[in-house]
Parts: sequence; C-alpha cells; structure tokens
Amino acid sequence: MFKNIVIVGTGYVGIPVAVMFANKGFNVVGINRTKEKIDLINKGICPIEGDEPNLPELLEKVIKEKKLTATTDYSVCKTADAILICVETPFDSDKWEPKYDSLKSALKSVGENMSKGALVIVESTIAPTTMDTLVKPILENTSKMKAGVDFLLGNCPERVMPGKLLYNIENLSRVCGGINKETQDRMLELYANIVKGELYPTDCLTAEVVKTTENAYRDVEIAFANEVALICEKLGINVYEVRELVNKAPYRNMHLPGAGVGGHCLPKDSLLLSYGVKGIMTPELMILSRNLNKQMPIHTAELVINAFKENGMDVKSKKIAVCGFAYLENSDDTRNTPAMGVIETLKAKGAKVVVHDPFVKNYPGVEINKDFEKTIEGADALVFVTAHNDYKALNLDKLKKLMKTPIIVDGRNIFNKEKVNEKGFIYKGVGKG
Ligand code: SAJ
Repeated sequence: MFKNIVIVGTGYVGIPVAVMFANKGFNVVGINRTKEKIDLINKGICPIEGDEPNLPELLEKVIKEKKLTATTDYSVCKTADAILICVETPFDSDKWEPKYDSLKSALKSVGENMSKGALVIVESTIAPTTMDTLVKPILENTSKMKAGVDFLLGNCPERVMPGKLLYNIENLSRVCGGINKETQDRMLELYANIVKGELYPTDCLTAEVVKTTENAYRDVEIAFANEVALICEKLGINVYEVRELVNKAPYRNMHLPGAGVGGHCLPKDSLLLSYGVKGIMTPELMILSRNLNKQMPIHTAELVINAFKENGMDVKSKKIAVCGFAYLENSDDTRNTPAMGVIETLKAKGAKVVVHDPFVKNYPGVEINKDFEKTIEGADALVFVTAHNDYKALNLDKLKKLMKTPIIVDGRNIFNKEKVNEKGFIYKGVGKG
C-alpha cells in the first residue's frame, strides 16, 4: 500500500503529478531547490506559466487540504513509500552529452534519505542505459542498499504537453519500466490511482528507448516534411497541396513543414537516444533529420533575404517584424523556439528586427511587443514563425497600409499565396515555390 509520496522537482512534470496524487488522498511532498517556488506552492499558487486547465484550482485545493506541501528538505524521503524524480535533463549539443547535474544531485539526496522498501521512479527523460549506468549506482552507493532487493527502481517516462499537463497524465498511456517483475507490479498499482490510460509494464532499458524514440520519430517525420518543402520550393509548387494529396493515400501521415522545430522534447530526444549508443553506432537518419530541422529557421530567414534581393533591395537596415516567438501556436512556451534562429540570421545581415507575440510575456535579451499594429508600422517585411490564431484573421489591406514595403514571408502556411499576391504583396512561404 502507498501512503506517502515524494515528488522531486516541481516543474511542469512534477507539479501536475504531485497535485493528482494529492487529490487522490495520498500525502504528497514536493521537493525543489528554490525557496521562492516552494513558498509559492505552499501558498497554493501555481508556479507554472501559461494556461493549464484545472491545475491552479486543484493545487489550491490540495494545499488547503494539507495533502500537498513543498519543501527543500530531503529528509521527507525517510517516510516515503514512493519517490518520483521529475527533474530537468537538458542535452548539451556542443559537448554532445546530457546534462545530468540536477538528476545526479537529486539521486544523491534521495539515496541518503530513503528507507528500505521505497519505490524510486525516474520520470525525467533520460538516454538509454542511464538507469543502469548512473541511476542505480548512485542510489545503491548513497543508500548502501541493493536495487530490486532493498528498494525498488523504475523508469516511467513523462508524456506531458504544455497546455494539457493534467489531461495528458490522466489520459495518455504510460510505459512502466521496472528493474524486476515486483517493481513493475508496484508501478502499475501506483499509477493506476491517477492514470486512466493503459499502463504497459516492461524493463527499464525498453522504457528509456521508447520515450526517446517516440520523439525522435516525430522529429524525423517533421524533417521529412521539411525536405519535401525544400523540393517543392525548387520545383515551384505548393508543399501543402502535395501533403494533402499524399495523405489521401492509405497509411500516409506526412507531417507539417515549417519554420522549425522547438519545444522541450523534440530538439533533444533524438540526441539522447543517439547518446545511448555512443561509441557503438551512429543513428545517421536521426542526426541528419535533427540538423535539417535546425536549418529551417535559417532557411526561413533566407527567404526574407531573397525576397529583398529579388526585388533589387538589400535587407540591411530594413525593419523586419518577426510575428510569433513561441515555439508552438497559441502558446507562450518559448523553449528552443525557432524564432531565435530567424532573428539571429536576419540581425547578422544588418536588419532591424522587431518581435511580436500575443502570448509570450518575456524572453531574455528579446523585446516582445504586444501591440501588433504598432510593431509592424513602417515595416519592410513581416515573417510569420508561429501560427497563432490571431495571425490568421489579419486584414491584408490594413497590413499593406501600415507597412513601408509589402513583403510577407510565411513560415507556417498561414496565408494563401495567390490571395496575398493579388493584394500587391511580395510573398514567400516555406515549401511554396
Ligand atoms: N512541428 C512541425 N511540424 C509538425 C508538428 C510540429 O514543424 O507537423 C513543430 C512545432 O511547430 C513545434 C515543434 O515541432 O515547434 C514541436 O511541436 P509538438 O507538436 O511536437 O509539441 P511538443 O514539443 O510539445 O511535443 C510534445 C511531445 N510530448 C512529449 O514529449 C511527452 C510529443 O511527443 C507529442 O506528440 C506532442 O507534445 C503532442 O502533440 O502532444
């Protein structure tokens, strides 16, 4: 039976899972390094930005009921029946390795405090073999206990999505990778309290590979769509028409090409997966796909540069409005946003870049404007990087009056090329020759 649960890491993975277990009557404690976050949570204030349906209300409820508290003190692990580790695991693409500092520190503190019989589960996304080569040794060395015997150890990769944090935990299936059968059974018992989706028992290594593969798969799918977009530009046709017709064929699901691939998962998970076989093999397709997707923001900026060049102008000193900074439409999430690649490429060519986004509040070193018309006033070009709904309802006649030079570059198939040309704009779009 589980009674006391500790969640290490109170970010967009840890908070929703803590709230859901607390709301099911468990005594839950969230551990975080930063006191400010702890204080916010203990006041019942959700530290996660952006619109997360039901999360703020549920957090306030379980704090009031004292079913959830937050602390920086790891000694709460002594009485924990289950300890879930939900810390960040970014990838350092310069050094080509995962950054496990937070994971290592959390594991050390958990190992020093946990008691015999505890079930420790890593929810963070980790490279294949990390459970065996890093997680298990740290826990065994610091606890002086044996994994699978004195304590149970598993990997249940998170499947969160900003904007749907609670929904995804409740409704998506989960892979429960356990060190042995007993662990897998205990994991199924624990997660059955909050997950309505299927729970699939397996071993730790399979769970690690499943998680990184499901995102590497999507990254490769998107890269394929982006490569077809580049072909269509060269051939002078519309990739979105091609995609629509390709997907009429059975078993086809060509993804959407665009200005790039951002977010907290896709840009790193194929790198984590390839790290899992470092020195053994190099997954060429995934690496090539990752590099192609990384190029798309630069390609989008090059469409802007060429729009000027083909009309006898130079992008230098021109005012260019980047419309959309978030990595995902109708979201304020800016992690690994493709917009940065577009901005940096245009600035390197001497353009004066201004940025608009209706959702994003701020971003270090970038001024995010909220007033669209003011931002685009006198602009020589607009480049649309994120398909926010606001941009789909724009009045082209009004746009033309506000702009100095009527150039539109469309990174997300927001506009119809023919319609925009009829209105007297110079138009270029990713995948539109
Ligand atoms: N993108 C494309 N073309 C596409 C789809 C996405 O260019 O066809 C771009 C988006 O613009 C964005 C990036 O890729 O910049 C990522 O988009 P996403 O829809 O994959 O959203 P994420 O990054 O939040 O992905 C997460 C992942 N979930 C987890 O890792 C737990 C992903 O596996 C899910 O498929 C996705 O949420 C989801 O749709 O739920």
